Amino acid sequence: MTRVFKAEPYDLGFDPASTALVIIDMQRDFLEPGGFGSMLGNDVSLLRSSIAPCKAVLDAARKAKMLVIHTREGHAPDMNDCPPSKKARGGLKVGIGDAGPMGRVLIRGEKGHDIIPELYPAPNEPVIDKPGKGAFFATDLELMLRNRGIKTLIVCGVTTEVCVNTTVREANDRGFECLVVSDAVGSYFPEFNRIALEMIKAQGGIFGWVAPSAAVIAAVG
Ligand code: C5J
Repeated sequence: MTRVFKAEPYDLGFDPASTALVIIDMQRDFLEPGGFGSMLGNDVSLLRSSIAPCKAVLDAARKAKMLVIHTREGHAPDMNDCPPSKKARGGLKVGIGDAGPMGRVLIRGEKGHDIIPELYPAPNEPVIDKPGKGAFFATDLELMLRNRGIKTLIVCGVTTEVCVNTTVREANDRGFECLVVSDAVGSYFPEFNRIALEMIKAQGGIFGWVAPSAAVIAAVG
């Protein structure tokens, strides 16, 4: 059954059976004080406006029985999957792997690495642990999507210009059609948020489509 997202730069047809919601890195480490985002010197409160729209889209996707996938950026406790260049970047006093107020920063199994309670995955929803910014790099995401016949991705999460944009570009190159939910993504830099969304839909949707959560929920309904 084909439905339509009212989106920019033009409407996008989709079939709920071949569409997945991908929620990028809604982790304490990015959204709560004391995590990786804070350690980088950011005001993490700027990301919180994305939570309610993201939850509304998540509820709609669950109701429509669509595939929902969550991602988490982070590293194994032995940090074998963390490039030394990533660990060194920024010269942080407390950086990746170091002890912080929410446990070791950006390390799997630590409190800060987990997804915020508001958007916690249901037991049947896959969680992709990724060592990089893009969700396709060094993960099973592509295999998982292809095995389920997924063609269209609804993308929410943080941050718009880093992990959301990187993932959308990776997905686009692999032939997936991505719709980014404009109010369900967030950045520590409002200007980057705006421009990152512009970049996705520019040039006839060079990386994908953009629509607000209300339009996405109305179409998924
Ligand atoms: C960052 C992310 N910003 N999830 N990660 O380092 O966007």
